[in-house]
Amino acid sequence: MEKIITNFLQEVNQRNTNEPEFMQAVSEVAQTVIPYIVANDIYHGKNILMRMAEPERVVMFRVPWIDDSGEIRVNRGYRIEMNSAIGPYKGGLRFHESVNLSILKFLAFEQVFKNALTTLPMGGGKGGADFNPKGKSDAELMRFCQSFMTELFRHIGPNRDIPAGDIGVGGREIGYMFGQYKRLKNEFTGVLTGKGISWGGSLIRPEATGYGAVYFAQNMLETRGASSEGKKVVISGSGNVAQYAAEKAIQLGSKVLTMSDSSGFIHDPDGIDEEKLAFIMQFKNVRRQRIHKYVEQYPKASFHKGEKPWRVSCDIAMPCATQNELDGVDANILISNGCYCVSEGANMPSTPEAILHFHNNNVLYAPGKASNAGGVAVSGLEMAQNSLRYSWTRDEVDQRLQHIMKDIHQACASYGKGKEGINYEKGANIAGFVKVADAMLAQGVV
Ligand code: NDP
Ligand code: 2IT
Repeated sequence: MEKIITNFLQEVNQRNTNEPEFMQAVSEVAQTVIPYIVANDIYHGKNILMRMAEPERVVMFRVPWIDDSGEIRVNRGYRIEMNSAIGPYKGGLRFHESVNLSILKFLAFEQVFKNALTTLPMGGGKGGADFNPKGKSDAELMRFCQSFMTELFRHIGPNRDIPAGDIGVGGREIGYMFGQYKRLKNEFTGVLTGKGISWGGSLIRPEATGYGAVYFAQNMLETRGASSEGKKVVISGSGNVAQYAAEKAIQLGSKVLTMSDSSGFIHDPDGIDEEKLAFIMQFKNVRRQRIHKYVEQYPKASFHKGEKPWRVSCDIAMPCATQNELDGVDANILISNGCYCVSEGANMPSTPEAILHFHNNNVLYAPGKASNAGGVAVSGLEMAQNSLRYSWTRDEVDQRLQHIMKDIHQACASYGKGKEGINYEKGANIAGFVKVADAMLAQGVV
């Protein structure tokens, strides 16, 4: 078995040199899916996983724009259209200086499995630009978004490819891009998700990823007869996903101890309550300030410059910032301090070493493609509402989200159950694979 997996990964690597994040994501899937393929005749001789590791299409383009001092700047834009076997390409756009082909291909690959898990008909894609939104004026951001969409618009559409937000892309950026798409196409369509409520957005979409990750943790805890009530939660990040993970955790009676950004983390031993979270949301989302602002208002809390929050003792860890933010050393510290549940809000935040430690120590570990799927799931519900020309209430969308997270948990359990409990990583990979692979096989050599 090891040899089959190694040969497969070598071949993928030859075609994708210098793409470490993409190789990491493919390798993680291959370890669990290749044994499943070997055990199931219908997938033999079809080269199916190799086809899934090859994007259907990659678009790369120039994004020229003018900054406030009149200087002409240029960035690189991307859209990876990974797989459309079960629906149109769907996935977020990331604006961050680190963006490159490897990162977007890993995200697009993960998205294919995640979207399949949501139970909704969505293929997988991802895009973005190596643009750093920090410190840019509102006018600069608008000009950048307009220029980005001036090329992207010809590759997307409500039945073709429907982008959304990710790191550095929230409601404001979606608005500027939607406005530009509409001008170029002269069409009001549901081509993007994460839209404002008055122009086609869905209630609960901003909350969905964070809420979903907490619902998933709840489902995992239930398998051990536990609940979220009274649990200590350590969260990284302080963006969209982290904020709403904190909100739902607080609502369910957990004690949220930390939040972070790329400059460090804050630790509030009394817990971040609703009022404190409202303060965070105000200074992060409206004033666009950094997380250390928190300790000016709440001096009992501490700010730890340049550090990650994983050494704070907790029951539940929720990495909600970025890829590879939690390594093997961090995992060992978490475990030795009593952490027994990890629900990933970010995509691929745990390194392979960290995941190994979680498995070896019987930690309830959910990979992002399962636990953070609530965001894209509610994007799917936004698309459904756009098609119906109708909108559901907050409660209706939240109920559907809770059902979907339960269904994903169930799918992971049915493919990942073993003697030592549920291996959510294996379950998520195989459940996602089966849905997409079966559709591809039915459609011929695609
Ligand atoms: P935001 O841009 O709203 O927030 C990102 C947060 O992560 C910020 O606090 C940011 O800090 C921190 N961060 C980003 N890069 C790094 C880094 N290299 N090192 C340390 N901290 C970092 O993004 P989201 O909350 O939307 O996304 C967070 C994660 O969740 C990503 O992995 C994303 O792919 C994933 N995700 C998002 C979904 C969504 O619907 N938005 C859905 C599913 C997954 P700083 O401001 O200092 O950069
Ligand atoms: O990683 C993700 O699932 C997202 N950034 C959300 C994608 C979407 O289309 O809502």
